[in-house]
Amino acid sequence: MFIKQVILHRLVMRLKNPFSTSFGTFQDKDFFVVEVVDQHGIQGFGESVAFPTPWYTEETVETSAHVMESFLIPLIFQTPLTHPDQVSECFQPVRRNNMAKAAIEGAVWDLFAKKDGVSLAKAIGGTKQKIDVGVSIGIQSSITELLHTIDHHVQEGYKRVKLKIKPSWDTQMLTEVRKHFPKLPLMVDANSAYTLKEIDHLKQLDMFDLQMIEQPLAHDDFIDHARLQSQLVTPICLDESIHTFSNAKTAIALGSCQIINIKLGRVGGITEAKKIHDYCASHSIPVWCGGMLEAGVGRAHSLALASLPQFIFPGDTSASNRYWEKDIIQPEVTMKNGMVQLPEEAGIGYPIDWQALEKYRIDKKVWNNT
Ligand code: OSB
Ligand code: MG
Repeated sequence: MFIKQVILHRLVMRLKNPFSTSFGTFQDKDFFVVEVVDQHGIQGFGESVAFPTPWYTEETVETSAHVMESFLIPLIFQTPLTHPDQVSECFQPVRRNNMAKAAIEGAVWDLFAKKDGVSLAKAIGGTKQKIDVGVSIGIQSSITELLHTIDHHVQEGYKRVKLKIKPSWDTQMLTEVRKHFPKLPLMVDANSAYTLKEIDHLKQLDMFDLQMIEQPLAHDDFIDHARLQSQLVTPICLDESIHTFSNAKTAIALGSCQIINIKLGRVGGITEAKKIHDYCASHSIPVWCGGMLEAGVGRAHSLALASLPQFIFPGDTSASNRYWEKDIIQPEVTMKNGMVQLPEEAGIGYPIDWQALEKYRIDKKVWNNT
């Protein structure tokens, strides 16, 4: 594989509905589609997931642009590649900046799979053809609004619902939700909205028959999560705390969680995600694929990842129409009966809709490997 050219397409896409978490609200998605081209003209595509603000992790759209342009693209051009696993290896001199790394690594994986004529899912060792998906619902302006939103997604066919929580939007809200949806597979995500001081309050969450509680405590914590887990019946799932294989080992060794949410951007790409997946499998820790409100390219990568066998819980990788009026891939990602059927075409399997992409594009930069 000789990477002859890298193109960064910067896009801005407006979400159909603003998405609110305990740490802030998202409305406009500003991101890069990374295109890599080899000597035969085969293209691979990746997507960057950093947000404009450093609320979720320290990376932003601007830092990922800087790191890709100044460090990662030069490394990709310098390194002879025979397998995409070598991408994360050649990025070793750059500390962290996982979302920037994952965007480029994902594009190389897509190119590699296309060159071999196999689906990305198959190229990474995936075993599933259909992926169970749920929907993540942001903090709403009222309970009535929330119940309406849940009902809408249940009618569409989603079989698992994740609700964002914070101290003023948890037990009372969940009591109402359980009244209306007593049997619905339900989980919550706090995005670090609590501390261990609130342990008595957090223990009340055990009443709601939740699949799991995602990231209740600090983004960098393992010890307090372990203390909390020992006092809770409901499994804790870590999201923000897991950036590396080493973080996953720490969390499992300390009993900080019983489930791990893997996001490609957060862990620096497919190679690291597979390592975490395999380690979790050998330690009987179920994993599932989180989301970053991705457009179609990022979503396609996540769906391929979720075809690995230890992805036991449904992912946040909902269909295109849950986010966008028009996605940047054609056909779009669709869901039926709570499942997405993986495409069989080579690579990510969803062709770019260039007309849509160009409509959303605000900048394009080209680098040639000379
Ligand atoms: O914590 O999983 C999260 C969205 C933005 C930032 C963080 C998170 C989320 C989601 C939405 O929960 C997942 C999605 O639908 O893509
Ligand atoms: Mg989360």
